[in-house]
Amino acid sequence: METPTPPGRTNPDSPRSHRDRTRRTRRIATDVNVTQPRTRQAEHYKEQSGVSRVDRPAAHGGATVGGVQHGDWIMFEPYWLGDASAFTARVSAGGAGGTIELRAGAPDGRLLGSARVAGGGGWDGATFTTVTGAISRAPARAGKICFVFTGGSGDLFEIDEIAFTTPS
Ligand SMILES: [Ca+2]
Repeated sequence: METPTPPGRTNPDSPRSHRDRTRRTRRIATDVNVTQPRTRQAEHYKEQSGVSRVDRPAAHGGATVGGVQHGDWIMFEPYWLGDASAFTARVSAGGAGGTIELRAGAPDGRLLGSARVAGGGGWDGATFTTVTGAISRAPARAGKICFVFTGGSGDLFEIDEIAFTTPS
């Protein structure tokens, strides 16, 4: 024999509470379902400006992002930085060197961190080093992230791979 819900008490199966539960579940699932390896090949960008893919047998994935000059950039999307505290870039610094800036949303978006690349390594295509930049003020939501390259004149460096440091 069924017991009717007493007046004044909230029925957990009412349409309203069901809808709230559904909305909450969907929002959490959206964040979790963003697929993003912690390590990313630089040449697997979604969009770019000014750079080119360079075949390098010694590079991870067999290629780098080269032809990098001041103001060039690569973009990845979607990307959720979450609790990442730093990024690292595997670079070949045969040129002038410069800086890798991580920016949110657009090439001129909010600066989240930067890493300095020393120059003068020689363009042998086989010598790589890793540079690190701390991340702060990362966006709470997934979106575009851009790596913007700055420096002097001429080719600056090549980028092989990018990775993010997270606590977990
Ligand atoms: Ca690579």
